[in-house]
Amino acid sequence: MTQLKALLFDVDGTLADTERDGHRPAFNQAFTEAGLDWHWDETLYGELLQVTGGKERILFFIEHYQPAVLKQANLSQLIAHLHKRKTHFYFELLQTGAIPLRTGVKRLLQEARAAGLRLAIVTTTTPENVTYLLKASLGEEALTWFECIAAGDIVPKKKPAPDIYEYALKQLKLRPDECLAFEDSENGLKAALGAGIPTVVTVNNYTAQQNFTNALVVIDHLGEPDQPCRVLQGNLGSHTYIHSDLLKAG
Ligand code: XBP
Ligand code: MG
Repeated sequence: MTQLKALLFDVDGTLADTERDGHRPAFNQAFTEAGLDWHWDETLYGELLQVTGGKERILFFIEHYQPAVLKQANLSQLIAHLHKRKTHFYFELLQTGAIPLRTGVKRLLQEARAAGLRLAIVTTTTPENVTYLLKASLGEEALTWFECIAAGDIVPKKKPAPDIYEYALKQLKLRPDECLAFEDSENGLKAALGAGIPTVVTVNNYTAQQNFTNALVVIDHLGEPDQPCRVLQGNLGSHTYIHSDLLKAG
């Protein structure tokens, strides 16, 4: 049996529920500041989430809901500007402590470190967003816990393409079967599986109905000793939460 060596974490939706009350209002603040009457409500944002990456998501929105804007000569500058401001507003929001880590995340990260497992971040989100979230929720020191932070435009093709996971594997010098990925979405699962990495899925409100065929296990959250997780697909045996001994035992 291959020995587990590293845990690879997605960020948005996996480490924290950042989408509905984090990125979404930040996008809306950027639109308002720019004098645009665009507003992404919770339902529309759920639809837009099929596109990973904020800049790509704005373009998708324009194509489908504001096609006249496509004719603007400075379209890519407009998108880049809105995205930059959105990243700023997202940072402001994180500073307020409004977006906590999901159940079990902090504990599992600490256990994994104590158990000698290596850690990495594999996400489509902008690198600063990762830094902000880790600092705001775990303190500055947490940035050193992750050997590799693979994020944003570091690869041209975002999830569901496997490229960002393949990039992380290369950085870590590990084989896919020596790693375990944690994802919250179908796009994320496809990316991790596309790179050959077994994957645990922790769903959230936006992703609960998605297709998670071939995930190792699908649960509502990682759980805590006194807060069992609900198994939605697969089997945890007699275990009631995800802990490093369980992961190391395979
Ligand atoms: C996350 C995303 C990101 C965030 C915003 O996908 O799609 O786009 O919504 O981040 P995943 P940026 O969790 O699968 O990585 O605006 O910085 O791109
Ligand atoms: Mg995600």
